[in-house]
Amino acid sequence: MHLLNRALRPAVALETTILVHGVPRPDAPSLAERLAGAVREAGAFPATVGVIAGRPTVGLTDDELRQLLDAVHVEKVNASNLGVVIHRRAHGVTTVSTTIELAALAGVRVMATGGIGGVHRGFASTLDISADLGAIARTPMAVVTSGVKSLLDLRATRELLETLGIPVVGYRTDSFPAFYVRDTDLTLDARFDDPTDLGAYAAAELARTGRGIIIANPCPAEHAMSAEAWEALLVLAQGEATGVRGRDVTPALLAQVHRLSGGATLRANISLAESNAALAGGVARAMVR
Ligand code: PSU
Ligand code: MN
Repeated sequence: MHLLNRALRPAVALETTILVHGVPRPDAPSLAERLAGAVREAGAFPATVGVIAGRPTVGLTDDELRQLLDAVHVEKVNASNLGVVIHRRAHGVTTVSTTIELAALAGVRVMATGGIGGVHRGFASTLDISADLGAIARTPMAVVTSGVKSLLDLRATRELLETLGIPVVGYRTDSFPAFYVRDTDLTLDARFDDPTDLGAYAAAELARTGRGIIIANPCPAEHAMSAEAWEALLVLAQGEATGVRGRDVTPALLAQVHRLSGGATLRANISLAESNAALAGGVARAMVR
């Protein structure tokens, strides 16, 4: 495995699924640059994760990242199909689950995403629950996220996080956010207002348990949506994305939402992901202190 030799320096892992399956193709290169730039500005090193011709890589070069962004089709890789992609020497873009598995091996302790996966609506019949949750429960990584994607069953997701023993702490918020929606009636285990204090807690908790934690950072206010506006949009999006299953559900719904909102949700998604990358950089710096 090709690893980033920066274990003792503050590093932030970044995923590649958000780039290839989360935003329209023309927006991917600039999003990649904005996320890496936000981490650097916060004084940490961005380590973008992906699989290049079967080689899991933590800290993609610009050229390697371009190969993934330019490829006609790149497999979305979660904990269950990573080994197959390695075996077949294929390219793969990593979700939160595989980004943290690989980055943890390289000694990275913080990752930033937009919104982690969770329990899908209708889970009682589909059992569609993101591999992200199990991965966070078994991987020592502080995952900075704007809560969970509001496509999901938020209440069930929050309960499952509790069941899995994953601490959910908020940064300058009192409730567990829902991606484009800043405030919900879902609770947190704690609120932190100071990144240094948050970093000290995160470092101690990862060392104590060997498992992951979630740091919830709400969508920047200027791009946030009301819960009502979001629900209306989601109903329309679900009507357009019927018959989609498994790994394709999240990308298909995001694409419809971005289209139906005239790009408003895409701008929100980019803004919240950038804000999470910046916070993750600050937390990573505090964790090495
Ligand atoms: N955050 C975003 N957009 C995304 C994702 C996160 O703003 O596309 C990706 C992450 O890679 C996450 C995945 O792990 O969505 C969840 O997919 P699923 O529901 O299939 O587990
Ligand atoms: Mn799924």
